[in-house]
This record gives sequence, structure tokens and C-alpha cells, in this order.
Amino acid sequence: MLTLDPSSHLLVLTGAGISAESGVPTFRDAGGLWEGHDVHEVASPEGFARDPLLVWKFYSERRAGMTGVAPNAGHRALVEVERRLGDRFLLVTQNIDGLHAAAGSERIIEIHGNLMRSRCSVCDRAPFADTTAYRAGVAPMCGVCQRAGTDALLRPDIVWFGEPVVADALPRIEAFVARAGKDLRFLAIGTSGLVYPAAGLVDVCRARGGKSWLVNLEPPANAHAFDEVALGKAGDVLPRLLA
Ligand code: BV8
Repeated sequence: MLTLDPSSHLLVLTGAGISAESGVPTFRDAGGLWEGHDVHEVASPEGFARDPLLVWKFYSERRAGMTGVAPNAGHRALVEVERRLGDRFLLVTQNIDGLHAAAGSERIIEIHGNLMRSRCSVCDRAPFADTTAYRAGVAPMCGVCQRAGTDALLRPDIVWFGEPVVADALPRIEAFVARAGKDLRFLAIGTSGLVYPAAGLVDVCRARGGKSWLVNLEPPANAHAFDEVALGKAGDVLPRLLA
């Protein structure tokens, strides 16, 4: 049972597993997203420089795949906990699918960015909403750069391997952890615990003596780092665990 007392501060980390029951493929499960794609081909700046059309095909397919996809009971359970805890709650998600915000989560950090935004790969125009699933063979160009006479590719506004996570993410997480002090509690949901710096959050919590829970379909690489592990589907386990 995830017991919280009136001073508990809950830091939650989610990964692709919490969106699986909404029909969004995970990365490393059979039939996952990376199948047929070497990670560095489609989710690294080098891969984008080498073959922008392949990268835009990969992300356009994921944008198209979000049509009709809705949040599930796992996302909704976290909205309810946020409502009860207020500023003693912070959700960090590795997911770029936008489903937590769609479910109503507000105290959220999308540490790896968001699939439904694009930005210019060259100029410093602000990232902008972009749900377009570009046709194969099309890589969108920046209109601002074009007007200035230079050709520059747009890119999805997400964090690729080898790139620093979203700028204000780590400072916001550190501020929350500092404010929580010994009352910090950590809950990870649906993540294989392989990708840093997100996978290191459980160690941050343990270093402060905070209790940590994991809800996952099967034991991930860093299962040993958690005080309690509840195996099962997030949509089943979370509503019970957080009741
Ligand atoms: C960086 C965006 C530095 C793209 C992604 C040590 C320290 C720091 C960095 C590193 C380090 N060691 C290595 C690195 C480099 C690298 C890294 O961690 N590599 C790993 C592979 C070894 N890290 C980085 O490059 C990061 N950047 O460190 O920059 C820096 C600093 C300053 C200046 C320059 C550089 C950036 C990492 C971000 C990469 N981008 N995504 C996209 O989404 O396409 S990561 C990608 O993997 C996704 O975001 C995804 O969310 C993430 C993690 O995967 P999971 O979410 O865990 O999904 P997965 O499928 O793996 O697992 C799902 C789990 O759910 C499974 O366990 C399954 O059992 C479970 N499950 C399934 N169904 C359910 C379920 N659970 C519950 N219910 C269910 N129904």
C-alpha cells in the first residue's frame, strides 16, 4: 500500500508503460517502437542529420498513431492524487504523448518534450503546436528562416539521445526535492529504468531516505532500487494503490 501522511511530498515518474493501455506502443516491449529502427537512427541529432526524412517518417507515424487515443485509468488516478496533494505533488513524465495533460494533470514536467510540438533545428523561434503527420518523403522547413533566405529543417520538439533534457526540468525537480526534505516519497510507473537522467530519480529519493514504490508490468533493470514493487498493469494497480 502506498501510505502518505499529511506532510508527504510525492514525486512521480512515468514511462511508456502508463500509456500502453491507451494503445500507445512502448519502446522495449515486443513490437515496441524501436523495432526495426536503431535508436540512434531515429532518436538522435546524428540520426536526424543523416536522414531527416526517416526521422520525420518515424515521428509522423507516431503523431498519426495518436488519433483517437485517450488517457486511461492510470493517468486519471494520478490526476486525482494531484488534486488531493496540491503542491506536495509533482509528475515527471518521459512520455511525449501528451496523455497526462489530456487527463488533467497540471503539475507536470514533460522531461523529454512533446510529440505534438515542432521547432526549428536552426533558429531560436519558440517551439509551436504541430500535429501534422507529414507524408513520407516530406521534411518540413522553417518559414522564418526561409524568409531570411536560409533553408532550415523543422524538427520535433523532443529530447533525443545525447541531448540535454528540457531546460527547466532538473531545476524544478531539485527544488521540489529540496522542499520535500525527509518527507519525499517516490513512485515510478511503467518504465524500464534504462534512460538517464530520468532513471536516476529513484536514487535521488533514496539518498534522502525517502520511500520508493514501483508499479510495472514486469521487474525492470533497476527494480532493486525500489522499496516496494507492485507488478501488474498501471491501469489496474494504480487506482487500488492510490485509493
Ligand atoms: C542526456 C524522446 C546529457 C524520443 C527519449 C548517464 C547519465 C546521463 C546520461 C546518460 C547516462 N548513461 C547514458 C546516458 C545517455 C542517454 C541514456 O540514458 N542512454 C541509455 C539508453 C543508456 N541519456 C540521454 O541521452 C539523455 N540526455 O543525458 O544528455 C547531456 C547533458 C548536457 C549536454 C548534453 C548532453 C536524453 C534521454 C532522452 C532520450 N529521448 N525519448 C522519443 O520518445 O521518441 S527516451 C525514450 O525512452 C522515451 O522517452 C521513453 O519514455 C524512454 C524510456 O523508455 P520507457 O518510457 O521506460 O519505455 P520502455 O518501453 O523502455 O519501458 C516500458 C516499461 O513499461 C517496461 O518496463 C514494461 O514492462 C512496462 N509496461 C508495459 N506495459 C505496462 C507497463 N507497466 C505498467 N502497466 C502497463 N500496462
